[in-house]
Amino acid sequence: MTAETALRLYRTMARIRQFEIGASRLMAAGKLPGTLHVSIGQEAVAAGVCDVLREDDHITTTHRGHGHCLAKGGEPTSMLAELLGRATGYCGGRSGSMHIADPAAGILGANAIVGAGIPIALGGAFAAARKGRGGVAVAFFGEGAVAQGVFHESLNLAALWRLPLVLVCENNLYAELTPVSVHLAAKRVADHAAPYGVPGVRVDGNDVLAVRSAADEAVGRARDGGGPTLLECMTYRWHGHFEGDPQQYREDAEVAEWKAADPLKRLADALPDAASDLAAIDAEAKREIADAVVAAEAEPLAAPGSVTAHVYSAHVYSGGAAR
Ligand SMILES: Cc1ncc(C[n+]2csc(CCOP(=O)(O)OP(=O)(O)O)c2C)c(N)n1
Ligand SMILES: [Mg+2]
Repeated sequence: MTAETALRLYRTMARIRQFEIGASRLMAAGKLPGTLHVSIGQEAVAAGVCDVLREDDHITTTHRGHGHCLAKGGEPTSMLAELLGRATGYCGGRSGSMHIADPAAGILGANAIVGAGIPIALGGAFAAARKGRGGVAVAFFGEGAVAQGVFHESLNLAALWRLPLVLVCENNLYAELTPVSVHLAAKRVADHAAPYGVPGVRVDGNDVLAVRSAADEAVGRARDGGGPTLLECMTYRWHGHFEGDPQQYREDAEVAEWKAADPLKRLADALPDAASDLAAIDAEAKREIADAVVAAEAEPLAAPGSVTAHVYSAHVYSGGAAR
C-alpha cells in the first residue's frame, strides 16, 4: 500500500463524510423533500471497493448509496441538486436520493427496493463478460437484502455462468429497525457463498485497507474469468435508518462503541506521519461540499409542468381511455 493510495482512500472517505453531513443538515433545515438515508460510519466500504474499480466497471447501490456513487465518480453538485429537487439533478429533480444514476460513471443506479440492484449488477456482469474487455460489476446491498430470493437467484446465475460480479454486503447489523439476529438464519452472510461454489469473505468493513485488499482480490478474480465473490463487510451506521429516526431499537453504548471505530480515524491512526496531509484533505472536502451545496441550492427547481415527462405508461395508453 503506497502513501498515495492511503491518502486517496482517506480523501474518498472524507468527501463522503462531508457530503452526508451536508445532506443531513439540509434535511434538518427542512430543505430536502422525501426521505434521506445516510451512511456516515460506513465510508470505508464504498472507498475500499471503488478504489479498485475501473471507470468502465459498473455498480448498483441502495437507498443508502451516496457513498458508493461518490466513490465511483458521481458528481456532488448534481447529486445534491437531485436531493434538493432541482431540474439539473441527476434525475431532473424527480427522484431524490434513492435513484441516483450516472451511466457515464458506471453507476447503474441506486434503488429504493431492497435487493433490486443485485440483478441489475448481474446484467452488468453478463454484458461485461460478453464484451470480453475484463469489465466487472459490483452490487452493493445491505444484509437486509440477503433473505430476498433475488439475492440467491443472482448468486446462482453468476456462479453458474462464472460472471464477473462482486456482491458486496454492507452488514450494518440492522435492517430498518430490525437486528440481523432476528431476520437472518445464517450467522454470517459470507457463508451463503459456499453452496454456490463461490468464495465468501467477511472483512472488517471499518478498515478501509482490509476492504480494499479483499475487494482487490475479488475484482481481480472476476476480471480474470474466475467468477463471482461474496464480500461481507461488517460496519455500522451512526445515524438512524432515516434522518429523524428516533432509534428506540438500539442502545447509545452500542452506537458509541462503533463511533470509536470510525473508519477515517482508524486510517488516520495508521498514518501517524500524515497528520498535516489529512487535515488538508479534510479541509478541502469540507470546502468542496460546502461549495456544492451553495451551487445546488442556486439551481432551478424541477418545473411542475414537466411532471408527465419520462412517464412511460402515459404513452402506452395514450390512444385509449385513461384507466
Ligand atoms: C422489497 C422491499 N421490502 C421492504 C422495503 C422497506 N425497507 C426499506 S430499507 C429496508 C431495510 C434495509 O436494510 P438493509 O438491506 O440492511 O440496508 P441498510 O438500511 O441497513 O443499509 C426495508 C425493509 C423495501 N424498500 N423494499
Ligand atoms: Mg443493514
